[in-house]
Amino acid sequence: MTKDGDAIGRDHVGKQSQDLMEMESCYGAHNYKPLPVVLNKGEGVWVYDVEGNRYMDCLSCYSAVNHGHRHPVIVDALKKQADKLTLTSRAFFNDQLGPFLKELTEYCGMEMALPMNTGAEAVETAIKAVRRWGYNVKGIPENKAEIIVCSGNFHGRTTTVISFSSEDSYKEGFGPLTPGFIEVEYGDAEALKNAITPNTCAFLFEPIQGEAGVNVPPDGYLKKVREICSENRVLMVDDEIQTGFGRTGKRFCYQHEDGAVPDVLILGKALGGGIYPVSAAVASREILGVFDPGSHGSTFGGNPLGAAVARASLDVLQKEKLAERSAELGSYFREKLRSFNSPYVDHVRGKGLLVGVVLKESAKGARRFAEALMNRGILCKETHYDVIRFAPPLVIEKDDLEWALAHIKEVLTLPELPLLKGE
Ligand code: IF1
Repeated sequence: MTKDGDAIGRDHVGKQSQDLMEMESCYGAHNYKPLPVVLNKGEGVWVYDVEGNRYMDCLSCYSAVNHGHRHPVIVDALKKQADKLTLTSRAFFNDQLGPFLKELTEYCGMEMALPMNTGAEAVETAIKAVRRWGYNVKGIPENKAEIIVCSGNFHGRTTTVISFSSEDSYKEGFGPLTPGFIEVEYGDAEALKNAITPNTCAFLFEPIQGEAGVNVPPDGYLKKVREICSENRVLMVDDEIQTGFGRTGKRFCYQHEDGAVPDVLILGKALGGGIYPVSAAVASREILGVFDPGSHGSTFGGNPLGAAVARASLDVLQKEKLAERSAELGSYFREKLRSFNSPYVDHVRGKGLLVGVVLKESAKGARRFAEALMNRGILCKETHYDVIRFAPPLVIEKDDLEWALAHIKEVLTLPELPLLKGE
């Protein structure tokens, strides 16, 4: 450790961390393979492990922590609301939900929202909405509705959502799967056009695919998708759970193209300010109007604690101009990464502060680089085999970004490949 508590040169995992990792592994299902660091404190862009080492969070909980850890305004909103009322169920009204829905729909430029908790639940909500719209409004014959999805998609882990994943490991052993989904190549508007039938109710996509390795579609793709959807009366359903709320340098990623406004926006992660799970499907009255009492819901969805937190989260995003910061710092970040001329890097891609560093085959995978960065006090994560994903909180200061860049440069220009733990 250096004097300011950085984890630079961290060469072993402490006893307390070791014990806690073993406990998790003993009593918890093994559905994750985390990096060996045990955190117990966070503030802004920094997190600390139980031994007191400091790390910069360059993953932001997959973009849930756009506001930084424990943003004081959001924590304050949480505490105030926790002292008043936390849960009502939707059997009764509460005084936070109406204002939250109004502020959220205004932020999105849409008419109505349906609040849930996790991202996958919001995706499920959108699927139910567009199917019912297909039957009630478009006139698709019963049980024939089709939703077109993309190769390499990631929309969550529920049984229906994994049913249309292109990743076998997400589905293996979990069948029977939900029918009604058709896959087309991501980024190929012609493929979408060709897959549409009279029974197609919607096209579901991510404007940048996170899980697929920060996969940015060709310029003009979303505009073409909009045109094709409008021509064929197919709903354009944009999953911005990861890309929304400033992450890519705009309020929403679809705004990078003119004339690409979707019919349904699916939101989660940063909507809860990195503090509390809040998600929503946002759309027009025509679409969300298909729900009637009893057709959908959630015990915690729309609860006053989550609503108060989400209101503060929207407020901070606007007051602190986080989307603008993300655009500016993101361009700088990518430019710098490219300037390192690393022998391991094939190319750098992304928008705003959602950045993917795609490695060459000779780099033998991104995990070893994520581990080397962790030992220098930077937390990030490999995605797929060969992409390092960087997504720091949008509140990051230029100085802190420079600090990170110096370490990233060091790791990306090491004369020899970093070793994987156990190699
Ligand atoms: C995990 C990935 C990111 C999402 C989009 C819906 C959801 C997600 C576009 C579901 C969730 C997460 C979940 C997290 C890892 C992560 C992830 F690598 F798996 F793909 F961010 F890139 N739509 N993404 O990205 O939201 O139900 O989780 O709230 O550990 O699975 P959720």
